[in-house]
Amino acid sequence: MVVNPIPYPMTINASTQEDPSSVWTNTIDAKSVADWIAERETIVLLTHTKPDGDALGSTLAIARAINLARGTTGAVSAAECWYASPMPEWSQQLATPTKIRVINPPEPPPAVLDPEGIVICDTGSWSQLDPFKAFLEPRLNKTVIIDHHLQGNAVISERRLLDTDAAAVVQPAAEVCCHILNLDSPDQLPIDIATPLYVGLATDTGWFKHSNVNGRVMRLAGQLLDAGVNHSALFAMLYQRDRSSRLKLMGRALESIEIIKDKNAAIMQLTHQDFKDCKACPGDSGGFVDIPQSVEAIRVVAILNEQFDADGVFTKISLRSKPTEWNGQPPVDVNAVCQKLGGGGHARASGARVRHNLEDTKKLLIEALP
Ligand SMILES: [Mn+2]
Repeated sequence: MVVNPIPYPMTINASTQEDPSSVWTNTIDAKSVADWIAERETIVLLTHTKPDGDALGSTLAIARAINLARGTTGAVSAAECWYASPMPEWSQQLATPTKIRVINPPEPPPAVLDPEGIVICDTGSWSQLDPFKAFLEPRLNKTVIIDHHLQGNAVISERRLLDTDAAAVVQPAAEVCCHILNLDSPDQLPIDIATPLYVGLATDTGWFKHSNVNGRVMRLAGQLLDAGVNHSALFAMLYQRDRSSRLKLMGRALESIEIIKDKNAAIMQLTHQDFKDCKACPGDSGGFVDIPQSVEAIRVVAILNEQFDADGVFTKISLRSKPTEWNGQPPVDVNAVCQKLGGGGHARASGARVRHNLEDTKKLLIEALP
C-alpha cells in the first residue's frame, strides 16, 4: 500500500497508478461501519484534540449506541471515548454517565486497553490526532474514520465514511447509530443518543445560523427533536453559562468602543483595572471582538487588552475582519496588519502582543490599519 503524503486536490492521476485507498475518498457506507463495529468486542472512539460539540456529540452517540446494543453500560462498557484536553466546560454534563477518559497532552493515552476496533470521528488528519499518534500507528488496520472534512490523511484508515456534504459529522454518525440499533429513522433514537447528536448539529452550524444549514440539517434536527431532545436546555448548556463578571466586563468593553470612521474600524479596550473591577479573568473577554461586527459599516474590529508581566506593561491585540467585499473595498487582511505589529495569524482573525501601554498600542494599530 502506498503511504506517501496524500495529494490534494483529490484527483487521481491514472498514470501514477496510485492506490485509491491512499486518497481521501469515501470507501464504506454507514451500514458497513455498523457491521464492522458489531464484529469487534471492544471499541475505542477517538476524535480531534480540543474536542468541540460535533466531536463530542458523534463519539458519545456512537459509544452509547454500541453499549445499548450490547447491554454493556457503566463500568463494563464495550465502547468508551478518549479525548485529548482541553475540553469544553459543558463536556462533563453531556458525557455523564458514559465512560470517558481525558488525557492532558503530552500525557500518552491509557495503556490499559488494547481495543479490537478504533472509530475516529470528525477528523482524519494526523495534525489533529497528535496525542494519539503513537497509540494509533501500530493499529491502523483496526481503524475506521467517520468524517465530513474535505481533507485528511487517508493512510490512517482504509475504511472511511466521508460525508463531505454534511454540515456536521453527527449526520453520518446518526445513520451509523440507527444501523447499530436497527432503527429505521433517527426519530426512534433514545434521548441519550439523540441529545449528543443534536449538540453536534447545533454547534457546527453556529446554532443553525451558518451558511451550511440546509434542508438535510433541519430534517435531522426535526427528527432528533421528535426523539425528545430538549432544545432550550441545550441552548442554556452551551450558550447561557457565563459568569456575571463576563457581562460586567462586556459593559466596559462596549463603553470603550471607538469608531475610526475613515478605516471602517471599531476598537475596544480593556485595562488591567477593568478586569480587577469586574472580578473577571483573561478568558472572560473571549468573543467580545465579534460584537461590533453587527454594524454594517464596520469591517474590522480590534480589542486591546492591557496586561502586566515581569517586564512591565504590554498590550494584547485581537483583530477580526469581515470576509466580504464592501463598497468596492476588499476584506481587511488582519494578518498583514498584525505582522506590522510583530504578530500574525489568519487573514480574518489575527493577534499581536505589543510591548507598549494601551494608548501607544492603539496609535500604532490605527497607523497599521489600511
Ligand atoms: Mn465537525
